[in-house]
Amino acid sequence: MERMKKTLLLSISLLLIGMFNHCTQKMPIEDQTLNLVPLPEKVEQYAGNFILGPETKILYAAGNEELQSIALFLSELIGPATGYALEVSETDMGKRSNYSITLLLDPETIEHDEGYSLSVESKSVLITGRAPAGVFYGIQTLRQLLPEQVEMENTVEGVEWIAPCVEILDKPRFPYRGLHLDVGRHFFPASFIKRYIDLMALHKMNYFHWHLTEDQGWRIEINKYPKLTEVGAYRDETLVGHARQRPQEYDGERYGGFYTQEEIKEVVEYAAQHYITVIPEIEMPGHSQAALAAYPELGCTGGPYEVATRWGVYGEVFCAGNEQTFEFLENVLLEVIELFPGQYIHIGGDECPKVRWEECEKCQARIKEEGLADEHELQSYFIRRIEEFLIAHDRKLIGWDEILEGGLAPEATVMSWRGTEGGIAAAKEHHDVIMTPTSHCYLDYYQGDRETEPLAIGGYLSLDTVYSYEPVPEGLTEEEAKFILGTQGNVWTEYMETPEHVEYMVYPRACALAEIGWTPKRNKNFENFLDRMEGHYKRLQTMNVNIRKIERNTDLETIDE
Ligand code: TNX
Repeated sequence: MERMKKTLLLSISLLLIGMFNHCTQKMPIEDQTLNLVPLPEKVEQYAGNFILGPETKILYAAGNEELQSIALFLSELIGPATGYALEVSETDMGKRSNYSITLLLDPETIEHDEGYSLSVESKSVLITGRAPAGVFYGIQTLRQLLPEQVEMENTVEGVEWIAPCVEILDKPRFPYRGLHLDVGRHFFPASFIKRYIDLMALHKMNYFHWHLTEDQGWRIEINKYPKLTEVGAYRDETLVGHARQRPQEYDGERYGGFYTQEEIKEVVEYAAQHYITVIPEIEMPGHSQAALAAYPELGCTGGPYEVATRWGVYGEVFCAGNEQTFEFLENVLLEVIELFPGQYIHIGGDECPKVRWEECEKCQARIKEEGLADEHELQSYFIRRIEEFLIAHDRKLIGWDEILEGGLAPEATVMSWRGTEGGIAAAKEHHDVIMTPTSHCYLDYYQGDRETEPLAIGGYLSLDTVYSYEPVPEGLTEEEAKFILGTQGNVWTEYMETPEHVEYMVYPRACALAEIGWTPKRNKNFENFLDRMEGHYKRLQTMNVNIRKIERNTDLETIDE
């Protein structure tokens, strides 16, 4: 009897849903026209559309300020192009209502912290997350369902603002979905960094790795050491053409710039509003010549040093035998920790030539005192000491895979760039790993024929090669594979002078990386990705992104460096 009652109730509800919801007819896959990037875990499209109009309301669960901010984000996103000032208000109904986009939290139905469900019916839209981050991602998906003109900065007439009826259930494959930017070789203003963040958010990426110090420029204001930016942020001139070209030519023009602490705070806050954590990188012991130009007493020879003017690896590095070096770096890190609330601090650690250390009395004395075997162990000592400091301040250290040499610092996270071996070794030692191998993640490499592409560092990394990347390497046990947190695209800017050129190198390849980080492995399909990219390409163009054209057949031979 009880059972019959239940079945009857169910049938009645289904009938009612059918009467009021016009989105019941599932569309066959081949008729689906969604251009979602990254592809969600589960998508079902139905016949029919939701029409967004000036009377549409954005409702959010009463009392939840974070959802309120997300609702305002949506209203501001839609505002300029549609000309609508959508009303944003609270709802305590805990369910969807007609002519509204409702944002709710429900930890019962959504299991993943960044997961969400998005239900578009003809009269209403409902986005549910376990936490606000998921709701934010649901909004990015909804945005991609709307016509690409919604991205216009000015009001567009004659567009029907419709979103197709869908039921989407989604969550990311990896917790770390990163994009990096080197602002040392070339400097990009804070306004561009915000745009970089906007585009990351559109692709559901969640970590921005800000490479702030280099041989060629120190870019972050540090109050205790003003010369870092007075001296270290400017170089006398810059190499013209490729570093391998002979004879070398220089432009003779002073070049530089830096971010004030106020600008940094603004960027960090802006990123947080987009559910993106900023990871600052302060390079040590190598790639530090700009810092040494400002404070020469921190180098083994005492200088003088100049802010570097050409690309490559420099032999002048922080002296590891001098206590002043550690005092300096700890003071710098204290200000960095204040500015960046995220748990990670990246300390570089890559490409540190040991020639100076081999000849330096202080470094040799340190090796003896500490009972170290050689200069590699001295580098390991350096990183461990910095890690202890960071841990004492409740932060986690990330370093490039060279930090494995001479022994890993106890809790370090490794960014594997020189292939995957470093990542595999670290995961086997139960250290967290972020995969960024040059073979698949270096967005500074050529993406087409060198004859027609703008000058780049070298290498060749086509869109399909990026797309083919599988971040979990073979040979790890299931337990070890859990230490692979995700992947990241690296954008080294030796040969990128302008924001437009950065965008050209990053898009569309970052779209492929975003999908690797987000979409379940079983759903990945390059042809299908290219189909979706056709519509997505138009969206990025509408946003004035200087996206490189997409080629269906990239059958260039791999050109090795
Ligand atoms: C290696 S990746 C570097 C960078 C260069 C890049 C060029 C890494 C940790 N170090 O300093 O800019 O190659 O592709």
